[in-house]
Amino acid sequence: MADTIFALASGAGRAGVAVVRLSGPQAGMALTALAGTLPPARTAMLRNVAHAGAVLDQALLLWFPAPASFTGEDVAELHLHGGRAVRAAVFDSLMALGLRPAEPGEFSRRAVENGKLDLTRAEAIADLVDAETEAQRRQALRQYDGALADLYESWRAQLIMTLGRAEAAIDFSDDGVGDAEFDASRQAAVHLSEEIRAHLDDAGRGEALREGVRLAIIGPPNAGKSSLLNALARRDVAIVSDIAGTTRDVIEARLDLGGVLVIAADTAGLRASRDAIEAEGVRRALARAKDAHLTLLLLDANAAGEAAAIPGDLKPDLVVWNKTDLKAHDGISISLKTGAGVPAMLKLLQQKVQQKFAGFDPSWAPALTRPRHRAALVEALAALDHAGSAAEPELLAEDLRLAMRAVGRITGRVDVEEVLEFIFRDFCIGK
Ligand SMILES: Nc1nc2c(ncn2[C@@H]2O[C@H](COP(=O)(O)OP(=O)(O)OP(=O)(O)O)[C@@H](O)[C@H]2O)c(=O)[nH]1
Ligand SMILES: [Mg+2]
Repeated sequence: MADTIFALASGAGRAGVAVVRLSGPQAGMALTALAGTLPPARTAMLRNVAHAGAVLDQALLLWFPAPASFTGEDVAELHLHGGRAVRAAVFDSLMALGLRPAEPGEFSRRAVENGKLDLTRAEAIADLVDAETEAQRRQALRQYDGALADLYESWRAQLIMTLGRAEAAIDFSDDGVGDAEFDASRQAAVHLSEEIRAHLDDAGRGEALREGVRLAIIGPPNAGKSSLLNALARRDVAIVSDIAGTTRDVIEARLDLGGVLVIAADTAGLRASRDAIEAEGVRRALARAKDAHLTLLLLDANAAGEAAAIPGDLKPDLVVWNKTDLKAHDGISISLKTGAGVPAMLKLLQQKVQQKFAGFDPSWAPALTRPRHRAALVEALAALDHAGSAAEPELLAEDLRLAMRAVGRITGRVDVEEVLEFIFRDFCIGK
């Protein structure tokens, strides 16, 4: 890792300021070459940036000597004027000085490798950058603050202690002390497995908040499903027509519902069709409903008989009657034509989303946010369940080691190289 990298840390395109970050052993040399001098550590300094006799820009410079920097290496920042030509000229100079452009996520990766960040915090940086809604931002910030790292590290610490007791049981297997330690460590394994199970059994709350709550809009043809999606998205996403069977593909729109990212899907109207394309649309609609966190069944108040044709195993979270401008109906009733009842329905939908997914209450336990964490915890749980009924202290110790390894992988305490590639390939450049 002896090479020095650079990247644009701010957004691409024209802007007031562009931040270029350098990291590695040559960062100080490069900054001195461009600006004539190194600023005092962590103090901003205004300087001309020049290379090969030409002034490129006037910039604010920052210098973070190792190890007190984001990556743990020597880091420099140039706050340039955010124009394309300025950036291009500075990038060319940096390459001429022997630095190379960073790979996606390479700064965070170096921070992890130098012990500046654990993996859950590095993932939280990516989530913060990608956060579109308030709930995503809060959850990511909480994770960046170490809420998940603390939880998983505390489990690992408990496992280490329990393993210690299991090993004592092996050492003192000939007397009563051994039996007592064996029982105690088995009990501790059962206790911890209960805690992990409760954490896993959260209906995917944290993952749904991070990736978006999936809402499926289903119903008979012509009920107004596409009209509803357009009303939710406040733009013309889906084709609306009075021809039954207009929508065939699943059409998605991303919405911010009370601070939660919701991915709403409009689907083909449910009916038995001889048209092969429409039948495929219906199959996709049903699959989407099954895969959704929430389903909204939209029915036409003016054709109430159609409700009977909806498959009975579809258990909608919300049943909404549309076209009540034509005919009134009991229950949640709206008219997408006049807009009547739509705000109240939206409020109900928002409440449903909040109830199920929005972990806004800071006293709540932090929620699992990624399938990667889930997979590791499922593995740890299997080992602990096995440990709870171990017949020999040696077998118990082996299960505890497996569980420790699985939990340690989440924060990057073990097998870090194995997971680095996988995690950082989704990062954008400059992080
Ligand atoms: N009168 C009245 N017409 C409506 C209302 N909402 C939608 N429509 C009309 O009903 C027709 C069907 O609307 P769509 O939104 O295309 O219905 P859909 O459920 O997506 O239909 P498919 O894609 O065919 O399954 C269109 O002509 C809409 O303008 C409403 O509240 N009142
Ligand atoms: Mg439609």
